[in-house]
Order: sequence, then structure tokens, then C-alpha cells
Amino acid sequence: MNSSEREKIKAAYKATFTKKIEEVSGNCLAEASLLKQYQALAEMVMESITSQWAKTNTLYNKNESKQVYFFSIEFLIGRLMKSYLSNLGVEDLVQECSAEMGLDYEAILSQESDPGLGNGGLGRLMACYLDSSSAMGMPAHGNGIRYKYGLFEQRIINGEQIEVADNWLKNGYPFEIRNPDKSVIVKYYGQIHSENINGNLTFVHENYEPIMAVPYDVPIKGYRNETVNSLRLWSAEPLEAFDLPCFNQGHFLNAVRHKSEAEAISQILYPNDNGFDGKLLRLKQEYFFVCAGIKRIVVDFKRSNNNSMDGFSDKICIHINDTHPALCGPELMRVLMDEEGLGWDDSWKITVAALSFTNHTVLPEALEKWPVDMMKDLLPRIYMIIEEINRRFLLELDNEFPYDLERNHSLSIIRDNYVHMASLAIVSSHSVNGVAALHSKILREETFNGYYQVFPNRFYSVTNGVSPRRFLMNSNPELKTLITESIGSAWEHNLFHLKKLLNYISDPVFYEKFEDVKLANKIRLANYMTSHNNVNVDPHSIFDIQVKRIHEYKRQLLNALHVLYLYNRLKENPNLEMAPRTFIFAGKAAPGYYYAKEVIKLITAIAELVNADPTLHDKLKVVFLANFNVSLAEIIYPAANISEQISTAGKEASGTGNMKFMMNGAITLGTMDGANIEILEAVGPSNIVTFGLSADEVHHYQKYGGYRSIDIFEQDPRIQQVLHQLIDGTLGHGLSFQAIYDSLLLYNDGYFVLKDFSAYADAQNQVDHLFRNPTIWTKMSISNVANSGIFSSDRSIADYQREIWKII
Ligand code: 6GP
Repeated sequence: MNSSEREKIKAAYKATFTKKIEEVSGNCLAEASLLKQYQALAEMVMESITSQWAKTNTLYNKNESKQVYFFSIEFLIGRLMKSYLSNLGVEDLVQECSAEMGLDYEAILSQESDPGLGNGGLGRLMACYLDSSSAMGMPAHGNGIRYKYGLFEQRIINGEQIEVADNWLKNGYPFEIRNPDKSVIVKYYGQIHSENINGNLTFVHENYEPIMAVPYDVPIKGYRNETVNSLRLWSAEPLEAFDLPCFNQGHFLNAVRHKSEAEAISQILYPNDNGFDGKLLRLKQEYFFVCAGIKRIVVDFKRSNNNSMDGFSDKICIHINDTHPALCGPELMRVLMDEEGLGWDDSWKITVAALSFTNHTVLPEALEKWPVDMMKDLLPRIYMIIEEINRRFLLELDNEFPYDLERNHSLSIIRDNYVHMASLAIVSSHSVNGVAALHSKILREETFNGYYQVFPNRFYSVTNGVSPRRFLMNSNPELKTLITESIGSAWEHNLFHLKKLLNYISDPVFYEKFEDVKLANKIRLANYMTSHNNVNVDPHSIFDIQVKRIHEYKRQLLNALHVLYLYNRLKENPNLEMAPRTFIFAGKAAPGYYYAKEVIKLITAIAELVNADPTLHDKLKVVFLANFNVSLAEIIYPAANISEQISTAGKEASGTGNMKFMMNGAITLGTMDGANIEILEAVGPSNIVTFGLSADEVHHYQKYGGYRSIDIFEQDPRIQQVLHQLIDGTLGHGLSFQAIYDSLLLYNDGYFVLKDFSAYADAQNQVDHLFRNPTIWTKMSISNVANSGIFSSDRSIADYQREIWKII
């Protein structure tokens, strides 16, 4: 485009924007608030996307290519405006025009609420996978819940986490389209009876409670291409908002009770990450979006397939993101048999061929199981089908392993009066995968070993990936520019091209520019910390960052105890030679997770102690950033020097923060866990710092014993000092962290914090030495960016296409 053409486009943009402002606000531009400016821009974005969206849908409706549907109870999509602008290729233009019109582009974008429709890992992964599918022009869609309140907002008050409701819809949401014409009725409770209709045994559901599922569709626009896929979020509504006869009889509250009960289903996201909370409402949620999502898929498929279900599983993949949508199996069976009139065997063949399942954790407390009575009562027909799936499965087992009662009981989907959702998902899918090599191995050899013996060909592994558009190009534009200036722009479409950066590994000019980018990003984060935490930090210090959900297995505690130890060393020897460090933490604790909340309190207490001590001469700073979410993450990753990935080995299925940090040039300080192992393989041992017990060692101790935390305590005076400080009033003006202290000593340190302490302290020392040699450090950092191509979610999606969905 030449400059006069560009000027014309800019003039057109400005005129349209000005007009839009009048339309959305009834004011002229000069008087429009930031919110109205944002809404005007959002409308313009939607207008430019919707025709492509319609075209994509028309193409898909011809049913030529295989469609993938991700079913997930969480989609942590983050803000969308920047992605849309950048994917449309107009971000520079909008930025330039905004500046010329005297508008604050960043401030306009910050008006967008950050949809927190997920807890973390598995929900954010789904968002990256949608982004990648569209970028790759692949038909893939999401089915989830449109929670009225997303994950709570975290405030830190007096050092403690306080939860505040996340009313993300309060100003409306401009990127969704409500499609009431595509609503589905979901039936709960009631009774099932069988009838003989035309010689066929038919099951009829009576006296059920109907709830209306209304879809809201969000366009997922591909990067600089024509593809616009859909994220469909279902909202629960009553069939009748108001019970008039009831009202007329004077029962005012009862007249609207049904409305609020119905709406409760999509009211809140359960705030547990890696944990299971067996509440009835959660089971309602699980069935709600599964039932609605499957129904629409079947309706759309039949419409484009001469009203027939032939070839369904050749064209449709239903991907179950962890076990929350595992009812997809029995629900598809129900639709095929009760609504489409197919027999059991045909229905089962289609179901297994259509379904695939990804597991995201091996923590036993996260494995879902529902009481039989609850399931039977709420979902009577679904329960009947699960019983029958199980009966047939047990018969097969009995054929294969006759008289092996113990094995067959342990594999039963229904056992000890619970429906086990992972078992259901495995039995009704043609593929089961873990999210990193180690995790998949643990699934095969331990967690799901029994099923692996029955279905050895069902097990796969696909290592997670993250969107390079969101987590590199859009959140670190300076690095994007530097990379493109150096190696051209091919990497924007194929992240493996980042390897070409290795040619610059000894180029001092590139070095300097690379360091400048990192420093600029650190200054941006430092300013954020000054304004939000009132702490001034040195942007030249090591930014050592651990951001993720607060969980015992993720071991924020190990990091915190080490900070306290470093503090003690500095108090003892104020001239200690070390690079100044800023330890940064962020993450939410599940509201009911007492121990995790104590860890937050501990970190903030250590921050208070350290930051107020002038004798440390600014060598040490500790900051806990409140309300970690996708938007904050986008400021944090580009500013990191050290990425803390220090989970107890064998416990973190993969991790994806580790990949986001790496892509932005941070050095991983990690255990041999999850995808850290694959990061090590990608960058080589000289560009990562690893430490600690291996997963095998942890497993061995857990199985056979032999670890006594008290022995470590007695041998290591550093640990003695730090643990005493937890309870002797050093922290938080006399606080005592007795529960943490007891977990480490009295309850034998289940996550091996003390066992790994010494190795961690050594690794941190190594980090200090490396950082003090800037040439080595920058080389390591560049190598990390250069080798991060494999962690693009585009690669993960390509793996799923090839291995699991069999899309060539
Ligand atoms: C998480 C895992 O903890 C994390 O290691 C992984 O990277 C992520 O999933 C994506 O695969 N698990 C969850 O978020 C979860 O709730 C039930 O698992």
C-alpha cells in the first residue's frame, strides 16, 4: 500500500469511528468517555469480522471438512480486542489514527473486561487452542458456559486474599452474539419409562424440570486469514420468567423462584483449580453445556447431511477437555438411540469414534466422581445409559481377564457407589492423552495403568503449547519487531523459524538490542509495581517470577522459604556478593483452600519484612501482585529473567506458563517435571537450571517411605532458622504460620519442600553467578526464545490433527 492509499484508509477509519461514537453514545467524539470509545471500536471490529464469520460458517455447513468441537467447562480467553485488531492486520493503523485523533489507544483497550471464564491451566489451554485452530484455518469450535460471574477478583488486604465477585458483564460484552433461535431445552430430574412405539422399545422422560440453554457465540478470528471459528457459550434461562398463576395467588417470591434457580446454573464458575468439589450445581453445569452443545452439533450435522446421521464420526470430533464434559459419551448415546432411533451397537460405534479425551492432572483429589444417587436423581436417563455402558464394558473385561474380580472391580465405571468420570471418559473415547511426555507416561504406568492394559492403542501424548500471537507478538511488541527486523517475518506463521535467531547468538549489536527490549519490559512491570504495590524495585535486578495458581504441589512455599533464607544471609553479611533480586509472585488461591491462603499470607509477610529493611541496600525485594489474570500475565512474562517452575516432580502435568516465559527469553529454574523436561531438551542443559528429586524418586518415597523431613531439619541449620521464623513472631508483627510449620515437620512434608531445599538453594546460587555474567546470560536468554518454536500451540494442534482427530 502506498502512502496516499494509506492516508485515504486512515481518513475513512477516522470518519467511521467518529460516526460510531455518535451512534453508541449520542455524544460527539470530544465528549465520549473511554468506555464509549472502546464500545465504538468494538462495534467496528465486529462489523469487519462478521461477514468473514458468516462465510466460514457457510463453508463449514457444506460439511466437507471434519469439524472439531472442544467441550470444556472453562475457556479463559482473556481480552480480545488486541487479538482481533492484530489478526485483522489493522492494529498499527488503529494505533496511529487514535494518536492522531488525540485518543489514548492503550487506555481505550483497557476498558475491556477480562473474561475470567476459567481457573488457569486447562481453561487457558483451550483459549490457545482456539486461537491456533483459527490461525491454521482449521474448523474447530468451543462449547462452554457463559458464567455471569467469572473467577473472583483477588484483592490483598492486610496481606490476605479477599475475594470479590467478578461482574465482567456489567457493561455488556460487545464480542458476543446471542442466538436465542438456537436454544436447547435441557431436562433434569423426572422419571423414565419405556414404551413400545411401533414395535420399538422407546424411553420417555417425564416430569422433568426443563431449563433453556441459550447460546452466545464469540468469533475466533484467525491470524491474517479468512477463518473465523466460534466459541459457543451457553447461558441458562427459565422457560417462563414468571409464574403468573403463582403471582396472582400472592406467592410473589415463588413466582420468580424458578427463574433464579434456572439462572443459577450459569451464574458462577467454581473456583477450584486441580481440585474437585462434588456439588450438585456443578453436576448440573456439566450436563447443561454437554446436552446443549451435542444437540446443536447433531442438528447442524443432519441439516447439511440430508437429515441423516450417516458418516457422523467421519465429520465430527468431540474433544473432551478433562472429565467435566465426560457426559458427552452417554449424552451422545442418548441422542443417537432415543432421538435418532439407532440401536445400541451402532450408537456406541459412532460415539467412541467421535470422542477423544485429554487428561490434565494426576492429582487424586482432582479426579471427579459423582455419587450414584445424585446422578440417578438428577439425570435418570443418562445414569441408565452409564449403567449399560458399564455392564457391557465389564462383560468384555470378564472375557479378556476371566475371574480377575479385583481388576475388573477397579476398572468399573461405577464402583463403591460413585460414577468415576475419568473411567467413563476413557471407556467412551477412542483416544486418551496426557499433556506432556512425562505426564502421559505416568497416566500409562500409574494413574490409568489398568485401562492402558485393556486399551494399549488408545493412549497418546500431546505436549501442550501456547499462542505465540497472544504471548509473544501482542504482549511483547518490541521483541516482535526486533525478531522480524533480524530474521524476517516467516516466524509469525511458523514459530520454528525462531531458530534463525541462533545466528545472532554472538552478535553484539543484536545482544544490545535484545537487552534493551528486556529492560524496557522490566521498567513497564516495575512501574506497575510502583503504582499497584507501592514498592520501588530496581529494573536492573533479577526479575525472578513465580506466577500461577497457589497450590501445595506448585511449591510457592519452597520459593518463599528460600527468600527468607536469602534475607537471613544478607542480615548476617550485608556485603554478601549477589546480584540484586526482585522476587515476584502472583496467583489466586481457591477460596476454600486454607493452606494456599496461608502461603499468600506468608509471602506478603516476608515482603513486608524485606522491603522495609534499609540494611539490605535494595539487594532484595519481594512483591505479591494481586489478581493474576490473563491481562496481568501479558505484562509479566515479557519482563522475566527467571521463570520459577518448581513443582514436586511428577505432579505438574505440563505447565504452560513455563512456555510463555521461555518464549519471552526467561531462563527456567525448574524441577524435572511436566513440560520442563521438554524445555530442557529444546534448549539444552546450558540454557536452563534444573534441580531436585526426579519423579521416580518422589514416586519411590511415596510408595515405599524412607523420607523423614525431621532428619533434614535436624541436619540443616539454614532450614532450622527459617522454620523457626515461621512461628517465632518474626513475620507479620507476631504472626505464626503454625499450619505451614506443622505440614513440613509434623506431617512429614508431603511435597518434599525440605528435601529439595538444599538443591534449590544451590540452583539459585548458580542463577546468581550466571546473571552476573551478562554475556552468558543474554546468550542463554536468546537461546530460549530461539528454541521455543516447539511450544507454539500451532504445533500442538498439528499433533492433535495428525494423531488424534486424524485430519490429514
Ligand atoms: C492443568 C495442569 O495442572 C497443568 O500442568 C497443565 O499445563 C494445564 O492443565 C493444561 O494442560 N490442570 C488443570 O488446570 C486442572 O484443573 C484438572 O486439571
